[in-house]
Amino acid sequence: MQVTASEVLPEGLEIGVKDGKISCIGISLPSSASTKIVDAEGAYITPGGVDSHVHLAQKNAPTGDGWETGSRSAVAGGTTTIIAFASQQREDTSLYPVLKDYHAKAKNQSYCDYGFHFILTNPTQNILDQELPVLAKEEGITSVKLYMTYEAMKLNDREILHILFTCKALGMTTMIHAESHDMISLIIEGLERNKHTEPYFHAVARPRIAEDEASYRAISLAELADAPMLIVHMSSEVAVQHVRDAQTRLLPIHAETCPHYLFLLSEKIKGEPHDHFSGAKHVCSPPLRHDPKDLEGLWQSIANGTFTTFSSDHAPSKYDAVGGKRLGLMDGIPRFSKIPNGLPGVETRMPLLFSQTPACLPVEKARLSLPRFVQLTATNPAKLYGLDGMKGSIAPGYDADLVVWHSAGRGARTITQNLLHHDIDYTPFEGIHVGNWPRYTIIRGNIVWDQGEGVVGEMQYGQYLKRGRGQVLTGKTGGVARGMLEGERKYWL
Ligand code: DUC
Ligand code: ZN
Ligand code: ZN
Repeated sequence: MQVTASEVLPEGLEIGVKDGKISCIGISLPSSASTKIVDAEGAYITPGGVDSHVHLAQKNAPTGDGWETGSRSAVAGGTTTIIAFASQQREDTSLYPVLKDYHAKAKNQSYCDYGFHFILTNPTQNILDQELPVLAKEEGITSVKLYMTYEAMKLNDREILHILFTCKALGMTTMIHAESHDMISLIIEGLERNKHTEPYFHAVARPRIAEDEASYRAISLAELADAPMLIVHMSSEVAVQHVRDAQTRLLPIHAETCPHYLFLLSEKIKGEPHDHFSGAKHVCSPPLRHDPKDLEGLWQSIANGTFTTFSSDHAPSKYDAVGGKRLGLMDGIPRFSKIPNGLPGVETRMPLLFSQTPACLPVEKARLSLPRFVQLTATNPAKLYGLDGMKGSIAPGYDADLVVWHSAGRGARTITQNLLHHDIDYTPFEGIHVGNWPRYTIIRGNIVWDQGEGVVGEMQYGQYLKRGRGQVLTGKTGGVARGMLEGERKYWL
């Protein structure tokens, strides 16, 4: 059965593919001796996953995945497109060399199709006025990510506003990491002074209120600028409630969450009883939260439409390697604030969420419907990031990017590190049972993952995607900020 963002289509429909694109959907489609037939055996077929939040080959994670291993892991878990980051360093005064560098890292090294978002840490006037318009139009980079935290990356509210105005004018999507830097840095100082430096204190250092406050502030900045925004990797049900309230007021505020915030709690950061430092494997930001109520709140927002996208935030560092998580162990003493942030997850994202649909659970236990699974993992990220018409759906004219799942009762497995294809030495999801796993992953009509044989695609197969303008998927622009008069912006814009 094919699943789209709105339907589970009747059993027995066939998908015709020609020149890498879906040519038709129908019953008893004509075939010839040269037609290659993939029998889905009555199983579900969903659009190939679009993972719109992936970090590969970034300087700040020297032991993380590069393009070869990250994209290999992606296809083995049903993801056919990734949008990764080209990350500006503070000293970079132009984005062109940054982009060139990331193209060189990715070209001919990707098993799946890919695009880039820019991380902006030094938004000069020249970058905003001269470079972004060219990069959007000619290079198809139509989204940026901004940080409200981290000394080396954070922007102040005024800088964020400037970027929001620019991105709105260019039809670009602004993604934002919302945590209050000042709250966090003050708490870290206090924890270190009091010698509370075990990995677990990472979760104490970044309390939920730091995300709640920054999310509300980010929404207010977007409201003032009348600009679309997506708040990335949301972990707090209160922060998500701020988004929901904004959406109710028809503001164009989108939200993303990730597998680790739905499946894991902060107790993981305590590590093994005999090795507390192993909690470093679960250090990410925002941190895993303390209270199962946060998980419940996030699951509700998965089901009720508040979340727009479900991404991996694959941002790993190896645990047992020089330059990896052990950077947080200095002369044998743990220092949580030095542990590289981020977790692996590009391969496990799709199966973890699929396992919570009625394809794997009785309807009354399922957390989300199958069309909602497709919206979150493929259709919405494709539309939001300017890939609509090409990626994220099963329809004539779209790239034939598909996941064929196992038929009912087959394909279940327990996630373990040795089954995965990343170049990281652990998975934070070790031991979690999933009810299905992609049997085939297909990109532009070619099988690239066959669970019987493994990764069968080629490393040079992935194509760079020039993206178009992103769509606003919730609310709309053109509104007046609360308390402002109609037309008031024109006095100061
Ligand atoms: N932000 C991310 O997007 N990924 C990993 C760590 C972080 O702070
Ligand atoms: Zn972030
Ligand atoms: Zn990230």
